[in-house]
Amino acid sequence: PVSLPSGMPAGSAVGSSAPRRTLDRFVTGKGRYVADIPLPGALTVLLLRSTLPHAAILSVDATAARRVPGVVAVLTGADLTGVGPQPSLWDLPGQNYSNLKALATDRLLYVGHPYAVVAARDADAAAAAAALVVLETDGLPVHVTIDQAMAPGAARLYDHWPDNVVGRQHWTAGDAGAGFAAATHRLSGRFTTQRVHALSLEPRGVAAMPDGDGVTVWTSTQSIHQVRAGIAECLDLPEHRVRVIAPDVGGAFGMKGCIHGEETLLALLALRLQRPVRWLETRREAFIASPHGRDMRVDLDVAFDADGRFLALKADIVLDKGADPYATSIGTAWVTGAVLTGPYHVPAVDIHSCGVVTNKTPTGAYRGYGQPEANFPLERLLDMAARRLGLDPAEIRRRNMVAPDRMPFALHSGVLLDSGCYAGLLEATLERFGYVAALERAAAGPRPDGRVVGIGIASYIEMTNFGPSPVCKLIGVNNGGFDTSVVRMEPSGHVRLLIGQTPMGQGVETSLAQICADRLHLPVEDVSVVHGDTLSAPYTAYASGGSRGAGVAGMSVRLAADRLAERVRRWGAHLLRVEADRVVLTQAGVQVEGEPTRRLSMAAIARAAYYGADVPPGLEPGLEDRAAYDPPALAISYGSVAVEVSVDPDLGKVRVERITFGHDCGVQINPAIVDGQVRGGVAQAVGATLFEEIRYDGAGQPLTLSLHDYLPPLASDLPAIDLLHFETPTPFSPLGAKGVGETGIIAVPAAIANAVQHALGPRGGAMNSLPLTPERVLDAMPPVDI
Ligand code: MCN
Ligand code: SMO
Repeated sequence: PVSLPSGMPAGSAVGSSAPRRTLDRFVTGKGRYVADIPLPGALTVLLLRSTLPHAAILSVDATAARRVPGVVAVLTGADLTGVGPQPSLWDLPGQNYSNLKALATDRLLYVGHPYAVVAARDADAAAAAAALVVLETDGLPVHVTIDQAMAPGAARLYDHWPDNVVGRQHWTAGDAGAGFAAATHRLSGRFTTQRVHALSLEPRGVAAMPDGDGVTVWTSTQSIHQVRAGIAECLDLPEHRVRVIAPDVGGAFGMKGCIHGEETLLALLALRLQRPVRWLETRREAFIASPHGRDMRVDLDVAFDADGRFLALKADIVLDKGADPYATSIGTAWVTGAVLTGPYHVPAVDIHSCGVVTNKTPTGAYRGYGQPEANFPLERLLDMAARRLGLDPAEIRRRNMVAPDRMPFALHSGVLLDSGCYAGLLEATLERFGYVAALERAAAGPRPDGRVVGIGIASYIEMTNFGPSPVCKLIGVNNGGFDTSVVRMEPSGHVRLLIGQTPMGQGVETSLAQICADRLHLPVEDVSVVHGDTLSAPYTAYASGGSRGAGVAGMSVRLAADRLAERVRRWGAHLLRVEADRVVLTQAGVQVEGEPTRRLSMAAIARAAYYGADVPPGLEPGLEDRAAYDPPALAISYGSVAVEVSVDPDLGKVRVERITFGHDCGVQINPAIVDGQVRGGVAQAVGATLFEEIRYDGAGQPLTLSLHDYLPPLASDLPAIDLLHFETPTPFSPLGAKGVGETGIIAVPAAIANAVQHALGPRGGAMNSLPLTPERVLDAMPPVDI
């Protein structure tokens, strides 16, 4: 089942593990983040955030605060007249908008909701002023849970909405009613994936400086163009007067994918005060101020025939959106519903998705974007079904997987399964894991140390190469799905590749340089990559996100480089005085085909192209090309995971002993980066399966405000991860690359939960809520027979 890309010259950069360009700088502490931008005289900005989960603002009095020495400005919601609401990226039919501005004006909707901002000479003055801002409020009913918010007659968070529902989506396919009527087996369950925090090493941060008649903003973002468009819209400025720069970004994971209120506020302050300003989110602040991830509940109801084949599936998906639909609306719940059937053929579905507002920090994009939330319920339910039917968990999956000869295979949502060998990779993963022997060992009972062993598997699909503008429309995203790149060969023969993508740690600049170098027959060192500044970066309608850097931006790089290669060839032919079709690019130069001695280096051609007087007919001086690429379809990566866990029966503590991870992301541009992406994703997934959870008390107060309460995985919590790669190119692009940025995080929670369930045995309570904390596991332990 492994098909290798064709037409790739030996020794090419694509497919080789070129060293990550940023690695040296990052690991030696030489990264340059928003905090490091030299801005002499920059004012320190501090946001005042609500400590109440829901209250009407009666007044905000900043008179005393403004008099504190060193304080330059204190703005409250009332000072934002003329400033527009924060824009929404998602725009589904019938959705409700909060129209919230960057500061609260009439209501505080969650603990963390900003209602005033101080700009001062230093942090002490800012803190002194913050303490003197007087806020008068009147408490309002608090909804902590989606059930409270959805209860009939529940108080509304927004007076202009009919209820607390952000928006809905409904899909049907086939005849679900008939499927259930014909079912031999019917299983159902309620599954929840908890609220998590992206926990980027670098929290968010924004700096801004007046710049002529406009403003320059430095921000830790995945999406410089989106941020620029958003600031321009909110401040009613023409876009060209706003410049947005992403310096090094210390992790983003979706959380930095959309515009945030602080970006608008800092631009506003710089313009109003005509002074540079800087806000750096503290770690504590990040836990309430930066959008959380996940927080989804899925009620699943599935009909199987006597052989364990799917007949129909019904689902009711509810996303806890927190207090503000903000940029992403019900996007994650949309994706959960759109890919809920995973790699399987389900003939009939009836799926409802919705998002509900509660008085908590908004939820938004987090690596996986609705896909772990979809995978967990289905893969847990498949294990339950396997047990009911007396089938091996691998067998029930095998029977239902979409076969390669049925692809491209359209899901109920219109998403196309493009290519791959789902069952073949499952088999290969199990083989590598030693599945049969592992099951036998587990069946032999607890280990000598008393720990109980369990084996679990899960399979997944990953929606990647986000784009096709029609899919963006379908899914409710306003923007197109294309990406643009510019390739410029300089007079020295060195290439500067300008990309619209914003690297955030995933190494996309390295892989894109590899693609560019190959098309121009250059060593990869001869390509420098320019990114992260709206002044120079080509426009990308969307962003870095949706695992599209390799597949979508990569194709725009390839197309632009091909155009430049043709230009270089024609220049070379002219200078060599031969017909253009006799000249080929090779080894950092051009030569007459079959005559290696008649050649010119890139440098010689480039010098002539920029400085020479002898311009070939039909060409113009200089060597530069651009290309935009809008993919014809999504690309679906996929894979299977097998894990072995052991459970301490006294403490309920789960240890993941080992993981075998088989995946297919099509043609790998840079195998070492792909490896790192999968491993990093797995690490995050282990955290979100066993430890991590943003919690609130019954009154709506957050309980997780530091790394004492919020537990990311430590290196010692992670097992050896054995990776297995298939390479099935997507048929929808000549590059053949599918995305891998979110691969690692999708199926690991279900695989671990299945393994823990296996360890606890049929009498154990259901492992259907994440995370699998010791408390949950102990509660689920089978009763002790005395
Ligand atoms: N790659 C490759 N060959 C492929 C696919 C990918 O060599 N067939 C490489 C790419 O060139 C890139 C990396 O693997 O260097 C991920 O590529 P891709 O899957 O295209 O994803 P993006 O570049 O669009 O990155 C975004 C993705 C997302 S959506 C999140 S969320 C996420 C992730 O990447 N956030 C990350 N990985 C992250 N990794 C780090 N370190 N930090 C984040 O914030
Ligand atoms: S959550 Mo990733 O930025 O699509």
